[in-house]
Amino acid sequence: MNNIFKILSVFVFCVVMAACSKSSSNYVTPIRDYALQYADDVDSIEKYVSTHYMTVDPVTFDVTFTKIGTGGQQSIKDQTLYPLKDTTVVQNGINYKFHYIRFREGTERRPTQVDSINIIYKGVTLKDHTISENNPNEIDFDAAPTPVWLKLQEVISGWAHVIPMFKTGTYTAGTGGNPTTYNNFGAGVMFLPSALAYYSNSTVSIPSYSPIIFTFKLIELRYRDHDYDGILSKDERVLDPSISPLFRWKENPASSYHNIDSQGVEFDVPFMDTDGDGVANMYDVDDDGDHVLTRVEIKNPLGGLYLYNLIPDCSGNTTSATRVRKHLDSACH
Ligand SMILES: [Ca+2]
Ligand SMILES: [Ca+2]
Ligand SMILES: [Ca+2]
Repeated sequence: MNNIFKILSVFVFCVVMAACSKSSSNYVTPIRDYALQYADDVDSIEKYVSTHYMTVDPVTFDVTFTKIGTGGQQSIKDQTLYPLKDTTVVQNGINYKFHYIRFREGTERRPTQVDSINIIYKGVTLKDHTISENNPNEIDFDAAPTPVWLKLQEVISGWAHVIPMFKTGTYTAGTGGNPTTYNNFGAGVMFLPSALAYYSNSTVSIPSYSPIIFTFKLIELRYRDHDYDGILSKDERVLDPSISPLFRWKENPASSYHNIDSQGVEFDVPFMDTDGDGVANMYDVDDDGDHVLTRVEIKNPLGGLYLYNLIPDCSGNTTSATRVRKHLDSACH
């Protein structure tokens, strides 16, 4: 089991224990104020990126972080080869602005926040130590030196926000005992405030309220279909599915999805709930509420289901960009 899941399990356990202890007289330490902790985390991260430099392998994008000594190295913040970028996550009523770096965007497909990813990563705490991504024996608190599959809805919120700004790459399966080679993958670094990571939870190697760094390489993805209706969730989330692969989003239960474009600019996209029953299309097996399952409505008479881009409207049109696909038209099935 990956550490990232272990930590999630510990978190669930802690939540259960916290809930139990409410009925007893046990004292539960209140969690810290989010705004105050965010200010502390920003200070810690700014100090780190000003007092450390990084070396990046131009082919593998393996990263090494080292404290600046007498060598006159340029800090992570001052170097210009891979500039620090900023993005913002709205969470706990706070605009969490934080740094990330894009070594390479990647060339193939972009995940959304609800998809599965195959990823190489290394987690780094803000200690004054040298840590290299290309040394699998050197683990700070968590690492996957070979690709692992994770669901973006099940990992820390910072990942779900940053990873969709990258694309997957290409790979060649090794033959004759040679390892698989990976090329063109998206590669980068994220510098996360603790609220976008593990916040008040702690493990042996991560104290509570730790801002952390992840380096990563996005190898492959699987688009998910949460309601098994034959339409990928990425095509069921927003009103204009043609734009959805370009944007990442965060579910806001109040009314809409928060989206942030590739430049880090935030905007709202209306919740796509065609029949208005409070269940978003990506979780609703009958999107238009006509009591005929979506999966039945998108059956292709020639066999199987229509691909999303080929689902016709009521009149059989499959080409109009503004057509209402038949599974979203309650007068048609
Ligand atoms: Ca679906
Ligand atoms: Ca619905
Ligand atoms: Ca239906």
